[in-house]
Amino acid sequence: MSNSRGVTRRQLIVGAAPVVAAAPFAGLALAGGKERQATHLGTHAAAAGHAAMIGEEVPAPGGPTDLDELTNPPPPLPHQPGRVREYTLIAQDADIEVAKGVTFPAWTYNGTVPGPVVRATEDDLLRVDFRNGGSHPHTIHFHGIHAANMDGVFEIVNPGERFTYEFPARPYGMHLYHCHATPLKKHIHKGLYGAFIIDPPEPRPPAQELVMVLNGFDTDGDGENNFYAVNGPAFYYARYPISVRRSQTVRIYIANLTEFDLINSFHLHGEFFRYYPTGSTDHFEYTDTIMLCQGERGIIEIDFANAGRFMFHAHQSEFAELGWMGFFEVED
Ligand SMILES: [Cu+2]
Repeated sequence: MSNSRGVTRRQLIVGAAPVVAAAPFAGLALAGGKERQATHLGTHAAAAGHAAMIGEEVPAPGGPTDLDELTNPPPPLPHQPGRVREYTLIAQDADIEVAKGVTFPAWTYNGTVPGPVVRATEDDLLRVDFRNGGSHPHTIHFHGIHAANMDGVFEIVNPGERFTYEFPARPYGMHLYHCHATPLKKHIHKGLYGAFIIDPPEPRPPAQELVMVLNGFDTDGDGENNFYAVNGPAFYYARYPISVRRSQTVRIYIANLTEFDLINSFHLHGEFFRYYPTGSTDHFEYTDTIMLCQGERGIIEIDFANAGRFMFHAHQSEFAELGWMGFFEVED
């Protein structure tokens, strides 16, 4: 890679290695060129230290409630075949802050990356009014079972146009939606994706429910991610740990939408969990680490035996050091 294009991701990680929280500053400095990057890393590496991984010191963007809508899904509704569930998704270009001071020119559904959580119960009729308010042709491709003309592949929606997707929600499980316009790699990486939950006819047992969409951002345009995250901003749940209760099951609807990298993962400290791949059967694995390729998703159920602060992160250490890590605060 030439000097004119700045440092490679590899160099960035090597530079950030002594201090996890230095990574965002490395990203910040990319815009300013190689020399400034070295200055930033040196300064912050010396000043921050490992204590910077927790609390106010973490250089994550946003406030404590900014991700509430993406993290906490709407409640499930009882089984009622034929009920209509309506959503409006609007494609919009938007600059979003993916790490403290680092802006990414995203393509979004409704202004956020990931887009809003779409939820239905099996046998609901899902009706999604899609409007393209962006600068490029887009679609919505829903994973699941539906008619060919509802697949979001051939019915390209140009800027200023709209399209209504309508199909019965099935099968139950954790699914996803994303743009399927070409080049697909670009339309996904730019941020057009989200979680799509279909609840089973027999309700799942009560739990504290969370959504985690794993993603990444290439902020210097070299085809490699500079930041990794859950639901958008790097290091967010390190700065704002997720409060859960020891007495209640924690259920996480998780999907991997990371572009460029072949796999992503989720690892939990101090506890094991049940993992239901795709969430569409009763089959589960009991583990503390799962691996996900792009489009792979499932449901995690955790019963914490101990109170306290527990880390969760990608077990690609590199991803964790570039933003994909956080904490559960388990309270009695
Ligand atoms: Cu698109």
